Amino acid sequence: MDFSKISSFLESCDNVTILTHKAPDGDTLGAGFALCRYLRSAGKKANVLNSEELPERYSFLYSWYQPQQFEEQTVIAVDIADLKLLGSKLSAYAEEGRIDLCIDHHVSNKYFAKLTYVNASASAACQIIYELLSYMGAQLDKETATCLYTGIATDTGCFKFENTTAAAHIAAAELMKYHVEFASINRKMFDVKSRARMNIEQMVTNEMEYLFDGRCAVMTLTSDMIEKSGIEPAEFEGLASIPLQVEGVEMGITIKQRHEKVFKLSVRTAEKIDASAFCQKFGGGGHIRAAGCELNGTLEEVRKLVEDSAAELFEGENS
Ligand SMILES: [Mn+2]
Repeated sequence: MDFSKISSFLESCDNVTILTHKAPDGDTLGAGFALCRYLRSAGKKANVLNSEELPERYSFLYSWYQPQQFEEQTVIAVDIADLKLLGSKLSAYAEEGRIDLCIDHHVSNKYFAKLTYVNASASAACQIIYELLSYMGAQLDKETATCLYTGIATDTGCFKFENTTAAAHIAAAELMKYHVEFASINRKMFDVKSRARMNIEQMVTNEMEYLFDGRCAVMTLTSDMIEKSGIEPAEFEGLASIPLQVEGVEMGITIKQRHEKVFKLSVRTAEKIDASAFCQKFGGGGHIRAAGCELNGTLEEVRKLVEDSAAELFEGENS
């Protein structure tokens, strides 16, 4: 699959439904609405669908959007690696061959669509859409550029993650020419927090425990604290990375209460320690820098288990 094939596909298609993934983020929504706006500008009918109600924080991406009436002829998925990510409301599309085209940047893409374009080295699906529209010589406007810029910014953690490439910066720089309000977008995406989130951050940092000369930090989040703070489930994102923000901490462990005697462990590490190996000891797993597992017992029991296991790591290496 290359851009010439996708562009002729897009030129000949009409009455398009664009699917975005569940628990929608800036990239899937940015890619979906940018593609929708381009197709409409080319005189076609197009809608964007998601399994859930769209989060308020992304409303600036689609303030111009109104659903159109048409008989669907074409289905395109963006930023969706697996049919499972469609979510329950879009499950009718979750069968092989139902989706005509998939544009994605996940190496794990399952090739469920009739045509699939995957560029796993692209920082974001929005980067691919940007490059595709440039290839096609499409006219962009501020709204489309805003969608595409936001997807690249959010998927790269504001151009900080390992997936940030020269191509990502070039796309963002080109998009800025359309007067994208990048400062206000990035403030909204990365800096602004609800009061409830601020409250919970204060509670957990107050109680944070430093072990092994401050190389390991353990943060506990009880049901009681969650309730008191008033935090929404969507606002937990990134909380587990707080311990690692402290100078000298190489391993951050967040213990979050799920039920009375069930705790979710989130482990984040810097450089040397393998978070996934640590969590595998408790039946979990993940990536080398970010992993998780579930533990049963009282908070005291869970903490002891975690600390003993961490001790093997930190004290073992000195002996
Ligand atoms: Mn993405």
